[in-house]
Amino acid sequence: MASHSELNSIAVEVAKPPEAIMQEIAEHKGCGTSGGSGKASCGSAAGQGDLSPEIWEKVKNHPCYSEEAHHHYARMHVAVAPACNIQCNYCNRKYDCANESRPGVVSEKLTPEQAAKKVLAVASTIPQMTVLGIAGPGDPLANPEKTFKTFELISQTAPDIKLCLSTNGLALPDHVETIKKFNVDHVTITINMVDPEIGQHIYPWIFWEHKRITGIEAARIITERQLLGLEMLTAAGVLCKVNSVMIPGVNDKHLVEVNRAVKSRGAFLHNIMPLISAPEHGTVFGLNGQRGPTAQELKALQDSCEGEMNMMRHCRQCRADAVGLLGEDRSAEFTTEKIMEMDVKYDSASRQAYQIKVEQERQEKVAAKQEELAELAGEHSDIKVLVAVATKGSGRINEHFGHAKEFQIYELSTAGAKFVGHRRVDLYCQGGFGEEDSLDTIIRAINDCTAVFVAKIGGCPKDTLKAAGIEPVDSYAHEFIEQSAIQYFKAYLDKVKSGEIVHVERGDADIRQGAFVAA
Ligand code: CLF
Ligand code: SF4
Repeated sequence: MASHSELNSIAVEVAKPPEAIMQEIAEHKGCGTSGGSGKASCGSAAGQGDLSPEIWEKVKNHPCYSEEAHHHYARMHVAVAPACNIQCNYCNRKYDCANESRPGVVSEKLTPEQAAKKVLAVASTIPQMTVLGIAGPGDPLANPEKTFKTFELISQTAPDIKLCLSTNGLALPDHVETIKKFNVDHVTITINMVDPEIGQHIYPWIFWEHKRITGIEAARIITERQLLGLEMLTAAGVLCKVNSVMIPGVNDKHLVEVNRAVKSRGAFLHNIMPLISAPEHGTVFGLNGQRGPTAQELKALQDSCEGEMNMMRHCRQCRADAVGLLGEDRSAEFTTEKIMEMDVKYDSASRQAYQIKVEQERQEKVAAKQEELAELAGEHSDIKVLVAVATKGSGRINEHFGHAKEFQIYELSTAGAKFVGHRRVDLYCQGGFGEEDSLDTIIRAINDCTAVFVAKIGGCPKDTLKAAGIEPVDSYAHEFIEQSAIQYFKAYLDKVKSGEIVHVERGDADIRQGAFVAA
């Protein structure tokens, strides 16, 4: 690793003294730790008053850096970076970059010019699209010309869009200046280990200084480059997120050490993601039977790191060409063929007007939650329950049970309602008919939940859910999620106290490898 004197000699335009930035980050109290208590949380419910104005400005409408923002704002990726400079055992080059995406081929690779046109088309159609990310399908910094050309074009034509980048970090130290030059304010580095002994089981080779390097030496170089890149970026005032893939038996226990290492170097947010591994992906891990973590294992690790720093729990492991809110995929609406036919008019004033309305609704939601939380003040109970929520965005319970492709999971306690993850499920409603097999898998996926909040639900699934001990709740249809959840929890506690119901600790959800991606 380069020494600090080498680091200091690298000419980086520093927006603020690094100590000031580190102090701001250190003062930020950790996401999700406070539930609805109104304290700071970025992966959870970041509040304007919790962060310095400079950091707030960067995260307030970034759906990955703020859990609260992800209900309201969308991101898009453009697949301009096909090549990669390393091999990860969880990646097959036919598939998206697992740093930022789930397996599945990108529909089409784009030139920077095509990408720029696509961004304008999406921005005109989806005014709440605020972030452009480049996340593959290879490594953006193994394709620097295409990556930075794309950023240059976007910053000229749509300067209100935030620029974001995800990298394996090998080439990162060479590009920090350029990242600053193009005002890329958010960078994600995938760091799976800080110990080359462990790294050799994740990275079979890297391509470095015109040579292929294997084994422990490859792992040593990549960890040094990743940590150096992280230090340089934070010193330059770029907000950094670290992604780590949790691989049971390989790096799961070690990720606590990774968490400490990246926190001490100024990372703003840590996103521990489950390994996605199945033989059909053709990856080394998929073929050798390496399993991914269960939802419970993932949550336990995230919980154990939470005291250390902000943890992201709402990642959807997006494709490298994803478009839309996290959890929805609108990429099929924006194929190159369709974009070429579109009459694109980029109107930043109407985008801004739309986003002002989004902000108003968001503030209403925060106020409603605070009001509800006040009702919980003075309650003392160790009871915690999970609830599953069907939503299609805006922080409201606005999805029918049968149309839900995922359920958001909230943990309710006297501290409030805390987002702890999501569960992907098969659609129950298949062309007007309820699919019984899907219902079974949905119930298994949310079996640790006491209730499921939906906008609407039919009689048949309602009865089956009740029989499984999960209460279907449609009385909060179209209301704000957190406000409703806190209200529900208060009523639940009252019923327990009065003896009307007995609180039962629910068992684990049956999240089987490959069936559901994240907790
Ligand atoms: Fe894309 Fe990544 Fe930027 Fe977000 S995704 S480059 S930081 S704009 Fe977000 Fe997707 Fe998770 Fe990535 S949910 S995979 S964390
Ligand atoms: Fe695949 Fe991304 Fe790893 Fe490269 S860095 S091997 S594209 S997962």
